[in-house]
Amino acid sequence: PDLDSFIAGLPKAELHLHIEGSLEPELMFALASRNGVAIPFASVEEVRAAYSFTRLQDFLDIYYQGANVLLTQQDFHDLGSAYFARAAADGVVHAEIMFDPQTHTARGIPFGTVIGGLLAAMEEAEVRHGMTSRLILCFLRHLDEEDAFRTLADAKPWLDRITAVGLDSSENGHPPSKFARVFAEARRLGLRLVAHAGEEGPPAYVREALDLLAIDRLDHGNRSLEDPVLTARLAREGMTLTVCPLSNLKLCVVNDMADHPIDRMLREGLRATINSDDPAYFGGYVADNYRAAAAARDLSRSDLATLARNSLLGSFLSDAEVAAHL
Ligand code: ES4
Ligand code: ZN
Repeated sequence: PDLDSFIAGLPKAELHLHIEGSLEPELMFALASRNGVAIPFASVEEVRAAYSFTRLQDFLDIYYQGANVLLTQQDFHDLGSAYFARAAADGVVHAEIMFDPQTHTARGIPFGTVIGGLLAAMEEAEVRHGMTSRLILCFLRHLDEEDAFRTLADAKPWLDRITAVGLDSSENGHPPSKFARVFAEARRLGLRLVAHAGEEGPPAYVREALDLLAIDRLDHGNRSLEDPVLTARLAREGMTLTVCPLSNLKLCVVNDMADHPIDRMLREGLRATINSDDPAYFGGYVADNYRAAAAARDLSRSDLATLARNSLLGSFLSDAEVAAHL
């Protein structure tokens, strides 16, 4: 088959996807109109033109603004449905989706409205697309520890439907150590742990995520490569890295896709995976990310199969569930 069909045909898991980052401008306009929410854009084209970033914070400012159109359980359901349909077309058989409850509870949207809509979309995806999914509750690291603890308390009635907690938003100045106690409590509650680290932050933040948070999976992790000892440790420990090539390009984590370290990660023995992060903002879904990385770094079909296999191995599915996909 041609390369596009080969990529779409690889059974794969998506492990790094912010559901609020899958809000396409068309749906943003539809929800703004349905909910009577004003947005500072006149057209879909104007929205897309605003998606030009030089660093993580540029993106976050516009991403949190976009989320203001999400008000009702149906809105979160529609957001999830659109993502799952798009992911299914890319050969995603399992998705572990992150959501940012604090973005919504801070606007007075109840936690149950957010998670209720997402869970409805997840059940529907299993029926419509045969796709399984899990939820990762992310804490916004620019907010304080107390706010994170309050969010974990909000989640208590839903803990059996949440697989993991994560840590996202502005990395520099908000090291993993700030959330060591919240993560310890989440682990005590039986949740798995992931954290964004080494996207803009230094290798020391990756070490903190390992040593102080005891993460099960590392989101991004790019800057780990600056430290050979850390790189060797991640390889030795079989840590999964959820790498997001188009995100890295749009947020200037790499200056050119030709400089992307995805193949170097594989060569160093890291369990790297390819993911879309915030596909509506960064210009592509998961297959677009595989294609962009493959073209820029001349990845072989064997490399692409390894990346897809890594995504299933790095998922929070049981060994039996993973085996059924491989
Ligand atoms: C994010 Cl790319 C990225 N980094 C940190 N936090 C985020 N939230 C949504 N996308
Ligand atoms: Zn992310």
